[in-house]
Amino acid sequence: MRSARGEASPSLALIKYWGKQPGSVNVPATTSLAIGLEALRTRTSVRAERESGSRDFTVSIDGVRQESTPFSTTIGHIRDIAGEASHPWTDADLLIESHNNFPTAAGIASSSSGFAALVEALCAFFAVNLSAVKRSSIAREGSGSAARSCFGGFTRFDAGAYAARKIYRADHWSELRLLVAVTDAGAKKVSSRRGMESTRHTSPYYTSWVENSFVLAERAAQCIAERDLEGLGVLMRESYLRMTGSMLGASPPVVYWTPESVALIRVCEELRAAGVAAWETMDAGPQVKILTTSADLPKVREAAARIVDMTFESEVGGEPCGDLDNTQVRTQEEQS
Ligand code: 2P0
Repeated sequence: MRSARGEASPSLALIKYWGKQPGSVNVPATTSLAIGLEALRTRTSVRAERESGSRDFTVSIDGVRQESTPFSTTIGHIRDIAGEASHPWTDADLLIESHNNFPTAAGIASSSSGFAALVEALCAFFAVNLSAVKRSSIAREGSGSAARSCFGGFTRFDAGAYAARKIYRADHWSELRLLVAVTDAGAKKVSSRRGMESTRHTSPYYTSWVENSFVLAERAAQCIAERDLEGLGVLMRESYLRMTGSMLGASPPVVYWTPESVALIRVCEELRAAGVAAWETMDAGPQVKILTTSADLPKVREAAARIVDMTFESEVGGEPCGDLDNTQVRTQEEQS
């Protein structure tokens, strides 16, 4: 048996990716800026019983067997690279198991960490040595936001680009904290992919959203460079609310919010009025993510607990990693 593991963290967008270049495989129409969430992790293992096989695979997430189609491009791509290097396990039948320490498919970017962790695990399994940019490009084929999860720290994914890039290490701005307030841990009914495509095709606000997003990204990049939280917070709110505006203009409208989402937005307004750093953002789901500082985190935590039972807290970080199972390597070495 041969086995490998990969790990990655969700990429939380401060400035959003929402829309693809027409005809592309998840090439973004907008420039996004994001942070890796150190405390949230996807851990994925790839195993095979024997070298020979028919390139089959199964994938389970948190013990639930998944449809294979969404994963075939990513797995096929790395197998092809392994095949070019005549790796003996290229055609092996793979058993892939993934676990998240946070709710799956609920708007906490599990697809970003999921595909990044899968790429890490596959590269380790097939001993494929690719640059982070190449891994990012392959992960992007699985899910656009996964391109960013191939790096920890602060990342940027430019409109029209095939891969994301790291712009700062996590210690560039070490007092930042993110609190995720979970208003509904269930899986969402409209996937990001469907919501995004529906917005692009049917929302009269889509073009304005895309055009405006570039200004937001450039100004936000400057705020990150200067560690200007208030400046960044204002732009974060403009980004997620304008993205939401484009969703609401779709036909049928794409609506992810719950009453608790709105209550949390109000809580953040109250906190800011009281001088607490509490800058909220939302994604393709009802959860509210609040960017704050280590000093203000207790106040944000206490306020969020008035509305929701489940929260996650994280620093910026989330470096991905992947390795061949050590025991396995030792066993092979012992055998040879
Ligand atoms: C983001 N989101 O920038 C944005 C903000 C959700 C809202 O990237 O179709 O799962 O797989 O490329 O990456 C979620 O969309 O979509 C997402 P696909 P993905 O984080």
